[in-house]
Amino acid sequence: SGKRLRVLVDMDGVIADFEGGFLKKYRAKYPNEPYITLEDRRGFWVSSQYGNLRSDLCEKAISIWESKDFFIELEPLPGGVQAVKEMAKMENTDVFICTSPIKHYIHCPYEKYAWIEKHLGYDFLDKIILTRDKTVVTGDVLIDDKPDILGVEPNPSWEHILFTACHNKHILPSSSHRHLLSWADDWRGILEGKRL
Ligand code: UMP
Repeated sequence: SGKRLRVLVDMDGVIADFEGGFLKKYRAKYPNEPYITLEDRRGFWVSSQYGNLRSDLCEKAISIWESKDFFIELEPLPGGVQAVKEMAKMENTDVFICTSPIKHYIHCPYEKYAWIEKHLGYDFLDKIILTRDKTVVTGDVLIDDKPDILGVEPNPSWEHILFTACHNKHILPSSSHRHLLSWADDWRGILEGKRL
């Protein structure tokens, strides 16, 4: 019932476990270096927090996600793949995966396509939007764990629903965003509300 809905779903930190994958591979590659537990993560940029810990750790962190097989080997986050599949089967609902690739482009864009095919299926390859500027993409909702989504469009068409992640969990529910605490939270209710 209601109007047709376009839902944009972010990948890293929403359906793919970027933070968990990062920490596991960082600790394996740099077993003698300090690290930040997921409990202690603050701020979207992993590289900034590692750089603040010790300046050389910024580039060590970056080396992890610039490596071959980093993005394809990310584990799905609990309930994310199921929720996206379910959402895509709902009437009057168009779902797109909207994700920003890193600029070290040799592995990441390819592996993001491969991850989507592996976990969501071949037909979902039609639903991928790779962009470094999500403000120019139109939609009714954008489910994303990044608190500040900025770009050239000052008034994006979507409502940003902040998906809870280790780095943003201290941000209190505020007037600037509605939140989705996890895929067990009421995403269906948010979509139905947008249809009215
Ligand atoms: N990323 C960085 N540096 C960081 C953390 C993440 O470059 O410190 C990358 C990983 C993802 C992208 O490719 O940024 C985030 O994309 P979105 O989740 O905003 O789509």
